[in-house]
Amino acid sequence: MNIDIITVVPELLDSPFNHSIMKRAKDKGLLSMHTHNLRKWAINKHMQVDDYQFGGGAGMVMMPEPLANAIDELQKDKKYDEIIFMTPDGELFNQKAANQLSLKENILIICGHYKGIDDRIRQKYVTKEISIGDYVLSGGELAAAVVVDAIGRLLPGVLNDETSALFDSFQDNLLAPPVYTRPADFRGDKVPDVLLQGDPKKVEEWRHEQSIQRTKERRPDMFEED
Ligand code: 6GU
Repeated sequence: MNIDIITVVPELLDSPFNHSIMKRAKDKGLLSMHTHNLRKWAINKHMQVDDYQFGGGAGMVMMPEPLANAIDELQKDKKYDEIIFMTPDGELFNQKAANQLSLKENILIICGHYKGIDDRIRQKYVTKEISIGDYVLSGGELAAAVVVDAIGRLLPGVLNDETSALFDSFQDNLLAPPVYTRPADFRGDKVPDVLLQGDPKKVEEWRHEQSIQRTKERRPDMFEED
């Protein structure tokens, strides 16, 4: 899968993908990621990409021209399955959305800053608008990093047996069960017996019960979802 990201702060996206699982995905050639500095398509020598909003009001708006030129140029090389705009008024991101996006070949992500982007770009180019939660971030970059991480780890071959996504929280609409490692007795607190007895069927049953109990306690709303 290939992901292109348009941003005015490409530095914000350097670190998240150069470690751990995301780094492995890139090294294995399963995920390629390119950040594009929007200022490359700035309209003047002042590197301007934003302007005051018509009608007045605080906050700058990202101008349509640099964004359209950036998208047009990137589209010459690739046909994007989705052009995503990261925005707090987008559709709430969840595991189902991550699963769906992980099946795409080419994705373009636009990170907004300031008050957002000129609405004509949203109308003309954007195919999907994503929010990662009901709070406001100062830009779309960290949200984009969250989305790319959630997608990237689902790509076939990225995770091994040890890190398999099959048993993640949310993957079956349940939260994950508690986990334990050595020592079996930590300062008097003991690991549940069933995990030490070596009966895989019992372990599976116990984990499933724990998942249900946790979900009931912490996220009763998840039982009402599809
Ligand atoms: Cl995608 N962008 C911004 N700026 N804030 C957010 C968000 C996105 N999702 C939640 N808050």
